Amino acid sequence: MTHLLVTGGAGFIGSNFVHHVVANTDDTVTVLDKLTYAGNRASLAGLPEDRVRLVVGDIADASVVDPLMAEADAVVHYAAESHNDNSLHDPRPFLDTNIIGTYTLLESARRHDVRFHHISTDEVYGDLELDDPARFTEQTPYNPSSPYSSTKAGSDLLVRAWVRSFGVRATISNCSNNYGPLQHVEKFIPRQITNVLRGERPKLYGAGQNVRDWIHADDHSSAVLAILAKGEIGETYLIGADGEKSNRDVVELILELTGQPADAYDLVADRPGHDMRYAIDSSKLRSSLGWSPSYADFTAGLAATIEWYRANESWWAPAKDGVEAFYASKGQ
Ligand code: NAD
Ligand code: TDX
Repeated sequence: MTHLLVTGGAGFIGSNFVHHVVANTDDTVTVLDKLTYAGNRASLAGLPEDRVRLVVGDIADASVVDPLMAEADAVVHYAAESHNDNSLHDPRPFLDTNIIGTYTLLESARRHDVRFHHISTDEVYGDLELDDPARFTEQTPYNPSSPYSSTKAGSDLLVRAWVRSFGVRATISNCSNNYGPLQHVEKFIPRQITNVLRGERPKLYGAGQNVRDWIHADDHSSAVLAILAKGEIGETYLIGADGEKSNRDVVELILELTGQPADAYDLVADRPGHDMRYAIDSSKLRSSLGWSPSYADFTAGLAATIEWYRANESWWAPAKDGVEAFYASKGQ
C-alpha cells in the first residue's frame, strides 16, 4: 500500500484522480488544496475517511508542505491556477502557485527524497495550424503563449532541473484538454452545458474554429497511475486520446444531445492570443507503458457529462452567476 500526497485534489482533474485511486488501488491519499475559487470540498464527498484526508493549505507554504511530504511515498502535483482567461486578467496568482508553489514542493521532495509526479499541459508547446499534419511529441520545443501556459512551462523546467541537479526522482506528464464530471463552469464544456441547462445560448470565441484534443479525466487518471508505477525517472510522457474536435463541433454536439437546434449558439469576442490547435501524439506512453484510453467514444462521454451536470446543479450553481458576470465584462 502506498500513501500519496495529491496537491490540488479538490479541483477538477485532481478530484477525479482521487476517486480513481480509491476505486482502483489500495492506496491512501492526503489531498493538499488551498480551496481557491476552483477547489471544492464537495468534489471529495462520499470518499472513505480512512483512505482520503483533506488538508486545506497552500503549496507555496513550506511549513504546510513539509510534514505532509515527510509521510508520503509519492506526490502527484495537480495544484495550479489553471484557466487561461483568468491569467489574461490577473497573471500574479499563476506565478505564485504554478512557479513558487512547484518550487516549494520540489524542495520539500528533495529534502525527504519523495517520488514526484508533475502534472502539466500540452499548452507548453504553443499551438499548431489547422492544416498542419504535425502533433506534439515529447521532442516538440517549448513555445507557450499565455501567462498560464508560460508558468506551466516554467514549472516543467524547474522539475527537469531538480532531477538533473539534485537527483529528485521525478516524472512529468503533459496532457491534452480534459472533460468529465466535476469541472468548473468557467471552462468551455461545462460553461456551454450549464448555459443550455439554464436556457442560455452557448458562447463560442471568435469563429469557433479552434481545435482541442479531448480526453476524459478518468483516462488521464489511469495514465498517471501507469507513469507512477512504471514510468522512468526523468522522463516526460504526453497523454492524449486522439480526440481532436473544433469548438464549433463540440458546441453543436452539446446542442444535439440536449435537443436544441444546431445553430442555437452565439459567436462572442475572441480570446487574445487564442491558441489555434492542440494535438497530442501519445505513442511513447502507449508503447513504453502499455496504456490506452477507455473512453474511446467522445459522444458517449459527453452525453454522460451532460447528465452529470443535469443531476448535480447544487455543485455548479453557486459559481455560475459570478463566472457569467466575469465573461460578460469581457464581451464573452
Ligand atoms: P482546477 O483549477 O480545476 O483545480 C486546481 C486545484 O488546485 C483547485 O482545487 C485549487 O483550489 C487548487 N489550488 C490552486 N492554487 C493552490 C495553492 N497555491 N495551493 C494548494 N492548492 C491550490 O484545475 P484542473 O483543470 O483540475 O487542472 C489540474 C492540473 O492539471 C493543473 O496543473 C493543470 O495545469 C493540469 N492540466 C489541466 C488540463 C485541463 O484540461 N483542465 C489539461 C492538462 C493539464
Ligand atoms: O466560453 C468559452 N467559449 C470558447 O469558445 C470558453 C470558456 C472557451 N472557449 C474556447 C477556448 C478554447 O479554444 O474553448 C476552448 C477550450 O477553452 P478552455 O476550457 O478555457 O480550455 P483551454 O484554454 O484549451 O485550456 C484547457 O486545456 C489545457 C485547460 O483550461 C488548461 O488548464 C489545460 O492546460
